[in-house]
Amino acid sequence: MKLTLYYRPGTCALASFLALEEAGADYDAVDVTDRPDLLASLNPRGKVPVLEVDGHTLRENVAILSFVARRYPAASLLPQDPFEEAQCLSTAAWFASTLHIDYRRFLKPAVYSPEHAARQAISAEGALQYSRDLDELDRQLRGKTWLHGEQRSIADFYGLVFVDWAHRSALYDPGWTGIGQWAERLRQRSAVARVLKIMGSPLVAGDKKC
Ligand SMILES: N[C@@H](CCC(=O)N[C@@H](CS)C(=O)NCC(=O)O)C(=O)O
Repeated sequence: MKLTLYYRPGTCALASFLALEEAGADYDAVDVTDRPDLLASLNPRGKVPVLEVDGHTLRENVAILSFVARRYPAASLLPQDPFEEAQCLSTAAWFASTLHIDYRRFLKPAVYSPEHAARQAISAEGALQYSRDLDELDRQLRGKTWLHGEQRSIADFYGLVFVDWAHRSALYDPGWTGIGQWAERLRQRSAVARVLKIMGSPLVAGDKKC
């Protein structure tokens, strides 16, 4: 099976990248930062990540993560128990539908309004909601090693995207000790460290990207 991940550093493609690397998959990774035509040919929405599977394209992190977990069962990227698995997918859906969108409102308010004053309000509200989202994530992580099940899962990889973005945009709260310890646990994993390096995501303050 030929797998190619198309990504841009600093983006939510980090989640899919981490899953492929942790799965031990044999894949190519292509940075499409300066290749908008290539990206447009793979995804008319112009968004990363895209996973090409034997010439067929798969879009959306939730789908890519689920595919990688099922394609590489030995890597145990989803909990075994069906209810825990559903909880894991529930968290992934929450990330895609809520955290990503709140951050987008914060970072790209122009998408939502042509009015300068309205944009400021949209951005401020996005930042507020994003902080609340991460408060919730922090509460979920307190006293736990991983988000779901006994091992790291696709939810943990996806969650790291939002911690990275919080660092990049100075929205990170050092009081999030649940998040801090969990992120450090992830960072200690060699596969995670490799991908964070390629993605330029040291999990410290830096350029805003989304
Ligand atoms: N729900 C999608 C979101 C994809 C997405 O918004 N990707 C961003 C990067 S984080 C992107 O490529 N944006 C390009 C743009 O909006 O121009 C997923 O999770 O795969």
